[in-house]
Amino acid sequence: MCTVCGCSDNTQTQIDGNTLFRYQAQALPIKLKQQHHSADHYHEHSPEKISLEHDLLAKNDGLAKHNRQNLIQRGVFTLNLLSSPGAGKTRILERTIADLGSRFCCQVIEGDQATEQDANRIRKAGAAAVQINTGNGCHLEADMLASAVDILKPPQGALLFVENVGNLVCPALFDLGEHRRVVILSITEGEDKPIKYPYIFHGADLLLINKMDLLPHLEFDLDACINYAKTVNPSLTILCISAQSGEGFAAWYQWLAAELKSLPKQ
Ligand SMILES: Nc1nc2c(ncn2[C@@H]2O[C@H](COP(=O)(O)OP(=O)(O)OP(=O)(O)O)[C@@H](O)[C@H]2O)c(=O)[nH]1
Ligand SMILES: [Zn+2]
Ligand SMILES: [Zn+2]
Repeated sequence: MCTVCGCSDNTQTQIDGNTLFRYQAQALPIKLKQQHHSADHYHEHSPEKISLEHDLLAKNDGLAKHNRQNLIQRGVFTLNLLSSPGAGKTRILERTIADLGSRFCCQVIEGDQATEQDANRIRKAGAAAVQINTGNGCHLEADMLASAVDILKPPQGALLFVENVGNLVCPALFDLGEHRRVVILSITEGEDKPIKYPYIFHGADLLLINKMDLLPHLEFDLDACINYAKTVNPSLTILCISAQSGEGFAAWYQWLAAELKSLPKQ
């Protein structure tokens, strides 16, 4: 996890090519008590390095809460898109912008370790985009979202999509202050991902199963995938789509419209 692998400690984050100066988490010593119970044996181990992880996540959660309120006040519906690399996040956004761009102001915050390629694809599709490069980091954090919103300045009524760094593990831990979480799983990844990486599916509002056009060519068990996803998150909404053919996109837009309507008004 991030605070162990060190990726949250990075000072390499760039936003539209400029270094982003970030808060530094302060490690507060918290004692972790590990109790060994047996008839003749009891002791505690302390302190442990879990302190930094706890502190970093708590700081992020505070900033995320602030982001969420700020975005509601501004009337900006914000969605966090999560998936493994290459599941089709940018392709889905390109098609969504092409279809919805005349009805909504769509804007995108792009997260990748390196390059501006995705932001350029989004701009070409017709929407404003800010690229965040996380360097050795493997996920976005709430302060990065706040900085990107300051640059984008989304207007009232905008749809703000955040494409997180491609990774099914760490992004699950970091609330950005989004209003809805969307996980994308492409059928080339295999049907077992929801039970192998349960946290990201557990925390999602919507699962988009993408690349359905490839189904005739793959041994992908769609029913098993849906069952696995429902096992880790019984309230998850699941839609099957193809960003290539457009299959299922009408249902995706209906879901977006319904969720937008259900947001608290400021
Ligand atoms: N056949 C097929 N290919 C797709 C579909 N969606 C995306 N792709 C292709 O999959 C590849 C990866 O798509 P991207 O949109 O770049 O994926 P991503 O999730 O944004 O990738 P990262 O930003 O690197 O994490 C591209 O070659 C897309 O054209 C789909 O529905 N069907
Ligand atoms: Zn990590
Ligand atoms: Zn992408």
